[in-house]
Amino acid sequence: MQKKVFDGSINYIQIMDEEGNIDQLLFPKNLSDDTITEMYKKMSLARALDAKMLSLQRQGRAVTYAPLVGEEATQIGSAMAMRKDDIFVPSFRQHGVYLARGMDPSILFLYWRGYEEGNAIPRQVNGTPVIVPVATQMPHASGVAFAQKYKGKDVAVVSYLGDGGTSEGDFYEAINFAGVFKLPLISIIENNQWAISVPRKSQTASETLAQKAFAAGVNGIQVDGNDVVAVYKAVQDAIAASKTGPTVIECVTYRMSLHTTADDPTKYRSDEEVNAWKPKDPLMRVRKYLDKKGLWDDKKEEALAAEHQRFIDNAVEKAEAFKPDPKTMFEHVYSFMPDVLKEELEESESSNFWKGD
Ligand SMILES: Cc1ncc(C[n+]2csc(CCOP(=O)(O)OP(=O)(O)O)c2C)c(N)n1
Ligand SMILES: [Mg+2]
Repeated sequence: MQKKVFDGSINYIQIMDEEGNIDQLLFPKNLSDDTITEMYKKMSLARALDAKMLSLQRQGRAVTYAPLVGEEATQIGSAMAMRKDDIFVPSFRQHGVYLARGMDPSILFLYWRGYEEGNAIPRQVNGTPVIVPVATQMPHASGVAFAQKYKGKDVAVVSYLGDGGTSEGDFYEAINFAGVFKLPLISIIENNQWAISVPRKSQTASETLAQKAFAAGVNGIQVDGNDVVAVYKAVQDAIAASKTGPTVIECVTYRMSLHTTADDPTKYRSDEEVNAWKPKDPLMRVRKYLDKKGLWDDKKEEALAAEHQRFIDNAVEKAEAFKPDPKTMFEHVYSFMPDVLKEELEESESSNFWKGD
């Protein structure tokens, strides 16, 4: 006897194409042109902030930085789909999510300047700090989702990881746990095609990353991650379904720039590949859409760029005026300070460590 015991397939959605045309059937009914204009402004702010951060690092005014350029639609579309009380759990490239959730960018600057205070995310932003160890945020996200369910709250947890992160055990453990307990966990795979220098095809033989959800009994969908409307819809649908269980959303996008400022992608990928992604730019298509509707023009674009410039310059000024307290590096590692850290702190205070000796 032989019978099929599992059958699964993954849907891919795109709603706004590269020319700014809309698929009316899939277009979310509650999405207004005002909100699309807002998405455009936020994506544009994320891009401007990204360029500033990179330039500060190159001038020695930041320690390191992981650029987001190219991935704005995935970050802004998902952040704008969240409800006020939903909680996000990012990895290390989601500066656009923090921004869209209203975080003061000077906190982001502090983080990338190496200060602990950059890890203090304001309560109302409802997000966790930057997490660098790949995919370790996922079991935390699953735990946060468990807590929401346990407390009987209607709160979804939106977590982010890279394509590379989906090969880590932490990812499977997190979605397995979420599947068993039907947790309100949404895992956004920001598939930017590269894990530093390792291309997507060398990371896994899985045809899609979304299908990895199936093994955990979790729903999976793949979306055009450069289409802010498709990302918005997929996340909104997943939030609506989060009361009954988790969803994995693979956002297909592209890392247009460096992995981090310690990386040189010209050593391992071709200009042809990068150029082929340029027409798929996430901002350009929204600009085309707004232009066609008479909702945007060059004058508005100029005014927006000037507004962003002022906003970002203020944040940089604030971050650079910040006087850090070096002791904070000891204070927030554990909920209580173990003896070994106490000794190091005492030693650093009794020596002239802080004075640069
Ligand atoms: C557990 C762990 N292993 C290795 C690293 C080094 N590392 C930092 S980012 C990265 C690649 C991550 O790729 P991906 O998950 O696709 O995210 P992306 O950087 O593309 O946003 C690696 C290997 C790390 N930070 N943590
Ligand atoms: Mg990646």
